[in-house]
Amino acid sequence: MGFKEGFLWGGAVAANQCEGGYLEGGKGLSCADMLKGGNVSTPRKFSPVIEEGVYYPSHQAIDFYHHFKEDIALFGEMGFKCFRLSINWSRIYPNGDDEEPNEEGLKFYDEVFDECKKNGIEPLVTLSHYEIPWAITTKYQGFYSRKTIDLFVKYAVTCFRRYKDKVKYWLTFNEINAALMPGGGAYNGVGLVLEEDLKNTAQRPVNELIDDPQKRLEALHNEFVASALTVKAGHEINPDFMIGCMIAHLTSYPATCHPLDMLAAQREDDRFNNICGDVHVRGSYPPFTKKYYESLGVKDFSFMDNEEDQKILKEGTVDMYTFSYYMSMTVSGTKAEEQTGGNLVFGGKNPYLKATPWGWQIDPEGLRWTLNKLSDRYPGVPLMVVENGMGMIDKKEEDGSVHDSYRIDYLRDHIKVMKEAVEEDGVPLIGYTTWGCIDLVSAGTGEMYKRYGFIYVDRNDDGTGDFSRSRKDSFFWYKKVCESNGEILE
Ligand code: BGP
Repeated sequence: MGFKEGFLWGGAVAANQCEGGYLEGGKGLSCADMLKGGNVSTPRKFSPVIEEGVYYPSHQAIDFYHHFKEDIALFGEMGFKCFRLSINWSRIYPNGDDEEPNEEGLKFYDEVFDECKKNGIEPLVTLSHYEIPWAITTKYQGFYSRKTIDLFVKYAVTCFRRYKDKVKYWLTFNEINAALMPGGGAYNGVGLVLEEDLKNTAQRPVNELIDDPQKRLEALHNEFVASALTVKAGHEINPDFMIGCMIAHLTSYPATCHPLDMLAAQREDDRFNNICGDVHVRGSYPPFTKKYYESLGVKDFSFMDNEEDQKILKEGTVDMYTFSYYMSMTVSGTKAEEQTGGNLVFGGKNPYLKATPWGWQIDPEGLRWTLNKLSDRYPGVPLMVVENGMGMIDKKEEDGSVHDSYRIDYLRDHIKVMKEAVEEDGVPLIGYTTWGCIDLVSAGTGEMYKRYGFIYVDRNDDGTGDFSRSRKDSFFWYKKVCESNGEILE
C-alpha cells in the first residue's frame, strides 16, 4: 500500500516568478513583466509601459536564469523525481507572432532539461503559466482573437518537436479557470486588456481592469480550443507524452446546512470547477454552462455552438488532470459572510480553520475531499497535485538556516491526507509538486516576503539581496519524504 512506485515527488515554479533575465537571450516582454509589486493590502498595478528605475518583480525575480544549475542540483539533493517549471512563451517567440523561434531561448531550456536529467529529475512543463507575450495582448487582445489559437499551437509544436526526447509530461495552461473571473484571470489568464486600460497612464490595479465578460469567456473558449489542438498535436509528435490540464481547484463549503447555502456551494464549488475540467477531460462543456455564463454577463453564445470547435474539443482530451490546491473557503446563499484572503478569490471565513498571514485557510482534509470528488467525476483519469504550499514570512538566521516548522506541518498534513485518499479511497494519484519549492515572487502580490520554498533566496522586495541560496529545515524534511516515497513524514 502507500504511494505507487515511481510517484512523482517534487516541486513547482513558473518562469516569470523565478527566471528573471527578462530581456536576456532575445526574450520579448510578457504580460507578467508589466506588473509592479504589491503586498497583502496593496494590489499589484499593471503598467502598460515599463518605467525606468521602477522595481518590477519578474525582471530579475530570483535569477533562476543564471542559477538554474545550482537550483536543480539542490532539487536533486532533496531527491526530487519531478520538477514542474514553465517555458516562457516570450523566450521562444518574443513577439508571439514571429516567423521563426528564438534559438537562444530554445537552447536555454535545452540546458535546463539536461540539468534535470543529470539529477534524475523528470521535468513537468507548463506551456503557459500566466505568461503570454505582451505583443499578443497589445496586437491581438490576447486569446480573444482566434489568431492567438494558431500562435499558441505553433509555439507548443515548436517545444514538442525540440524537447520530445527530454520532456514527457506537459501541461497546456496554468489555472485555466482563472479566466472565469475578471481581473487577473483576464489579464494573466487570457491576456485580455481593453483599449482604455492599454492607454491608461493612471495604472489601475490588475484586479480592477475594465472587464468585458463576453470577450473574456470567448477568449477562454479559444484557450480551450488551443489546448485541445495542442494535446492532439503532441500525441502525434510523441505518443508517449502525458499531457494534462491545470485547474485552480477552488474548494468552497456551504457556510451552514441551510439549503440556500448548499445551493450556493453547488454553484461555486461543483459547477465553477467542473466547467474547465469537463471541457478538458470529457471534451465538451457541461450542460449548465450557458446558464452559468449568462449569469456572468454573456449574451451571445454562438462561440460555444461552433461545430468545428466542438469536434476539436472531443479529439483533444487530456491524459491527466492536474490541479492546484492551497485552501478552502465557505460560501453562503443567505447572508454576507466575513471574508478572508485566498488563491485568486476572497472567500468566506470558516470558524474551524486557521489561516496564514495572507488569510489563506489551512484545510488538509479539503484536499482529500477534492481528490475524491475529482476521481468520482473522472473515473480512472490520473490525478496530480501540481501546486500546494504555504506562503509565510521566514526568518533567515546568521548561519543561513530557516526554522520553518510551520511549513513542515502544513505539508505533512496534506501528504497524510493524500495517502489516505490513495489507500482508503482508491484515488489514482500519480504525483505531488509543492508550490514554490524555492522562494520566488508571489503571483498574487508580487512579493518575495511571502515565501514558499525549501530553499531560501536572499532577495527582498526593495530589490536588495545577493540571490544566495540556503537550505531551510523543510529542505531536510522533504528530502526524507522524497527518498522514502512518502513513508517517512516525521
Ligand atoms: C497559483 C499560481 C502560482 C502561485 C500560487 C501561489 O494561483 O498558479 O503561480 O503563485 O498560486 O500564489 P501566490 O504567489 O499569490 O501566493
